Amino acid sequence: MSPCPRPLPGARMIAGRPFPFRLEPGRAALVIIDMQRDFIEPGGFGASLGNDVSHLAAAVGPTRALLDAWRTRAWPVVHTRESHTPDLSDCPPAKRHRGCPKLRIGDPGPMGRLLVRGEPGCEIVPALAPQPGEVVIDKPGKGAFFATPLADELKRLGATQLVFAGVTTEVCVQTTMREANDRGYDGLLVEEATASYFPAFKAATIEMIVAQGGIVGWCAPLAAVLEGIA
Ligand code: TIU
Repeated sequence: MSPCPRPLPGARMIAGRPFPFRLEPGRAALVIIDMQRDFIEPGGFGASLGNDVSHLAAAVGPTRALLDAWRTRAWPVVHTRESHTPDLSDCPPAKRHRGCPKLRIGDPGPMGRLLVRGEPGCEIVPALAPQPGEVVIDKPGKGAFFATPLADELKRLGATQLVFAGVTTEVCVQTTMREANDRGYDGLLVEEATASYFPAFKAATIEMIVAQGGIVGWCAPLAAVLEGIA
């Protein structure tokens, strides 16, 4: 029986679940989901929903390690921001009025209007700030393919594999990974580089991704990714 996955000249094998991930240098974009102050810092959108935002800080350092590794190799990097236009015309009322938050999307908070483009809270945290040449996708939904040019940008970059980091694991990260899976991308989630307000949901998401022979994709620890590409 042939090994699974088959070796490919030049590819880097990453020890992941449910199988080794065969990373093709230059074709694997690092996709960092929504590492914004609005989710990670007190006083933002995440906190307005009643969440303990301290759970997310742990993902910043590991995501920075991935970002450094990708930048060193000049491999493609994509950052996303969950965000809305100032007139909120791209924010469905169903999203804005869901639940009983302390503040709603567009309301003024300590970091400016929640989830509104151009406001301080909407920006990516300084440690992960995009550099010139990196793609930044503003997305009105949880998934990064919905109502955005992400697919066109990935085509332009020649990316057929996506390595995921970001927050939150079971909301925007998982939604985007599932969207990517249906569009034919191989997706790998880096475990320490993602976080949830609910640690149990993060753990469950990882299991959902790798179950059934990788029904959504692959997961791997940061060390396995860094070793595999070294
Ligand atoms: N609430 C929550 O867990 N997440 C979001 O609203 N957006 C993202 O996951 N980025």
